[in-house]
Amino acid sequence: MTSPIRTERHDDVLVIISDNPPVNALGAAVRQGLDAAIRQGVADDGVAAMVIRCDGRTFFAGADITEFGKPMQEPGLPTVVDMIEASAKPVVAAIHGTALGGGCEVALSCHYRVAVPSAKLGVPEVKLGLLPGAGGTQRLPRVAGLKLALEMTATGNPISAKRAQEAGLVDRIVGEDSLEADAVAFAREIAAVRPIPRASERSVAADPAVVEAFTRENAKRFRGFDAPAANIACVVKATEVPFAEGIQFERAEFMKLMMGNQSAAQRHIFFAERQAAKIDDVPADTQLRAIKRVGVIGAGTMGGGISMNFLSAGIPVTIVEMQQDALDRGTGVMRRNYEASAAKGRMKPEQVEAAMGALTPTLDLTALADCDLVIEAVYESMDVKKEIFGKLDGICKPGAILASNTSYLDIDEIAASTSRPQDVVGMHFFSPANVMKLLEVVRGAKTAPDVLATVMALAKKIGKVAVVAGVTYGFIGNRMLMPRQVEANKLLMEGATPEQIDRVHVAFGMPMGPFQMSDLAGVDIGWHRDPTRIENIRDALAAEGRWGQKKQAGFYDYDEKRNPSPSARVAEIIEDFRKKSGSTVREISDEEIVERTLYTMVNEGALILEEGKAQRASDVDVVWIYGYG
Ligand code: T1G
Repeated sequence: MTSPIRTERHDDVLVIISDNPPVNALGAAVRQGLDAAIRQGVADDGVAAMVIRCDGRTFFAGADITEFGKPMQEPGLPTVVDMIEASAKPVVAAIHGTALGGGCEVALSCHYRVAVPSAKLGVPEVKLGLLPGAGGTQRLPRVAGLKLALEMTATGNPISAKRAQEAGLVDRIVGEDSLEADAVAFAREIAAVRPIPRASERSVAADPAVVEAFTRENAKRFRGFDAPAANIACVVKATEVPFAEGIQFERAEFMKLMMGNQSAAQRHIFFAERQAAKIDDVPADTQLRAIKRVGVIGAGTMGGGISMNFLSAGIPVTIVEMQQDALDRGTGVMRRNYEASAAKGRMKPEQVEAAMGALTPTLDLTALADCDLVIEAVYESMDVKKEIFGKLDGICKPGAILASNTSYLDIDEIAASTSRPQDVVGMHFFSPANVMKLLEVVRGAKTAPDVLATVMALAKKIGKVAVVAGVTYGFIGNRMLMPRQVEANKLLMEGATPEQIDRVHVAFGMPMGPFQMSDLAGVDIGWHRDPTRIENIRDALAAEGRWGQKKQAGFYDYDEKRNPSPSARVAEIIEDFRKKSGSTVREISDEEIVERTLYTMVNEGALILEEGKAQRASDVDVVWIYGYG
């Protein structure tokens, strides 16, 4: 097998090139090739300096994650990066795309780094439950400083080439289209400069105040994860001990994480998320329909949030409401959301205007005639949806995709209200739709393959993680929530409290428990709205106006900052129901709560898989990570 690494002489500069699609992962063949090429350059008297670059879309994007858990083939990446750094001739990293993880560590072991303006550098290992295990935690603080090294390693977020240059991580920004030529010229400039700069020979001062502030600011975000703290500990070690000792510490911490179940789970999700994008019986090269304009029906919380996803991706939206005041309220909320993002520096004011400028509000359903995709996001009533789809059938152009944002209802029944069931699909966004990453794409019996493929590709374009679901009440996520809610309500009757059940869920790793979730979403969601009809605890709360956070009272009482506290009134209501039903109240263990609620969800997930309503088990995991945190 030919090596993915080749070399080219540019007079006295040796260019070492990796061609290992799709992302130049640093697999064994690449490491072996790099090792041989550097030795070749060092041994060749005609070579004064070397450049390392990559073909394809990106500089090395990290170690080859598919190799993890298998016997490692020599040379390991730590050996390769140390050999690059020890080279007696200067080595320049020529960066484009995303130099991530081991890729960033290769760049750090080079003596100089040049990058095109669009390049990004990062060490996202923490997102895989790991840490940079090839010297990154020791070299990065020495080159870029303590604070930036803490941020990059513990959050895993990449930085731009410009920011990297400002921090000293990149020496020069070169031409977007002349990376190799500029890198060779740069190599020639520094070929004779001595001493050759080596990160491991630099030092970085300790600063406990910076570390303490960073740790405190991110405590909530890192809750439950081992890797962030390990990354911080390694970076701090770089300020306390010599490089070689720091490397030993990094190696030990890396192995602990690698052998742990958190990293195994996070690596599983990395691949599961990418697998979810594949539809087993639809060819990957299926011709997609062009989506140039999107129509959204309904300007409520969901319709507005859904519209923002497309506007933010530069896709114009026509949004339809029945009443002018509802339309104005909806577009007003969208503008305020954008302006809040701009206020936090997440987008520029001109981007706000561009997004809102691409929005066409209207009361006229026929304005959707030229839309390539129409998403209905109105009241969760089958009759209302069937009426709307019947109208859309007469308004929309042939080939337009007609989607419903329904959370539960039967897409086949909705499709049957049109003459084009092959163009009908479900697009179930999660609230808030402009924030939550999960999109359940519901495949009807007659949904055309190219409609599915188009919607899956569009999901990626608007930054969503899409999972295909079959037609079943509640699809994947919400269907698994229903039996959990039944058991949670039974547990209340048998002696558990809302706060105990929620606490057990949070301890398990959920961001919140079933009753906190109910208060957030609204206790009145799905309520029959008849305050005289009180058949269960939820009815009793709703009848008293305890509709959740939005009313400062639900299963919990809330102060003006929405901080929850157990409610004596709710305890009374629960007590009343226990007495009326004659249930015997008993002490209920946390373990019983886990078994009866969380294991119930696992069972429902297995049924969904068995019925073919999810393509694969990992898709169910993706739903729970991206839909419910
Ligand atoms: N190893 C193996 N395969 C990888 C890979 C990797 N590092 N990164 C991506 N792929 C595959 C991916 O599965 C998909 O495969 C295809 O490439 C395209 O990816 C020692 C230990 C680079 C930003 O965490 O963030 O270095 O589905 O769909 O959206 O310290 O991939 O086509 O068959 O994501 O354009 C650290 C992970 C590793 C970076 C491109 N590096 N990758 O995004 O394409 S650990 C990472 C990404 C490490 C060292 C430590 C993204 C991307 P398929 P994609 P994309």
